[in-house]
Amino acid sequence: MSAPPLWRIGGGTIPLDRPVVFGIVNVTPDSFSDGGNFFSVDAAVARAGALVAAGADVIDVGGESTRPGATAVDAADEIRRIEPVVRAVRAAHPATPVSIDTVKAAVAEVAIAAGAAIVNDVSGFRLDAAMAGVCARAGVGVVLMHSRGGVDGMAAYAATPDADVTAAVQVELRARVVAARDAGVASEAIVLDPGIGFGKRTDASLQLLADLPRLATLGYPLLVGVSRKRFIGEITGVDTAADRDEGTVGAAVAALARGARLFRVHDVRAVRPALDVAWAILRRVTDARA
Ligand code: PMM
Repeated sequence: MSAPPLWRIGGGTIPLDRPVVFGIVNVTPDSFSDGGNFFSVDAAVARAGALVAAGADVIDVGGESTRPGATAVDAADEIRRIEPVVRAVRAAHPATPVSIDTVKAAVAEVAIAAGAAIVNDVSGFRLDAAMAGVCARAGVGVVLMHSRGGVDGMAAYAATPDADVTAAVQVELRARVVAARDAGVASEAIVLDPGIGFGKRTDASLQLLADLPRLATLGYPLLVGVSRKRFIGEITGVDTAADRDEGTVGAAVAALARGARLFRVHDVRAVRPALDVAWAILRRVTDARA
């Protein structure tokens, strides 16, 4: 089953005939990879501007860290962090869709009212029963990521899936799709994400990336979040997350070759041209086979 050529998001569509890059703007004091450097609204907007200039297709705004051991944020605090940022980024870059990275329906609702066109839920609608309905009613695009457990534990290895990690992720993502569809989310609005590093050790993350063609049989476009993740540090020996961008480029290009079409990254300036060049080659392979 081939992925649809267009992803339906709030107020429009995103063509998937080339790699789509989400630039990350974390507005958390404790995000593991950028140390919360972009916490103020002005700084977050400046960051978004740099990402757009570097070729980001979407700006992904997140107000709660999933770092192992991070303290959960209540909805009111998360809203205080993200609402002004979503609004300001929309105003500054009206042509660039904003995605809200949250597991909470109340946060998603406020972000959508502030202009977000995509909800990126790292729990795949598991953690808030109201989330699927909010997204269905608003007609936004949704990213359903695979994870197990709550926000404070999902990035820890305690939630490591079974021996055949891809089979487990496939079954569990299919269940998340059913939940979304049952709530009225359009199939054209759904993108799936294997949740690289979320309860998966290096071996499992690598296996999932190699197995993306198996996940593509679910029939939805695939997004990967490989940027600066721990498996890259383990392979390259780079301990500091912010120094893992070269390794990130390698992971993103390999994921593209295995069928990912959307990429959530910190360093758009490095990843965008790498994906574009790789895509110019890979699409010929596809065309030649067609
Ligand atoms: N990873 C993080 C946060 N949000 N969303 C999706 N869809 N996929 C991911 O892999 C993902 C995510 C954690 O990374 P960060 O703290 O560096 O943003």
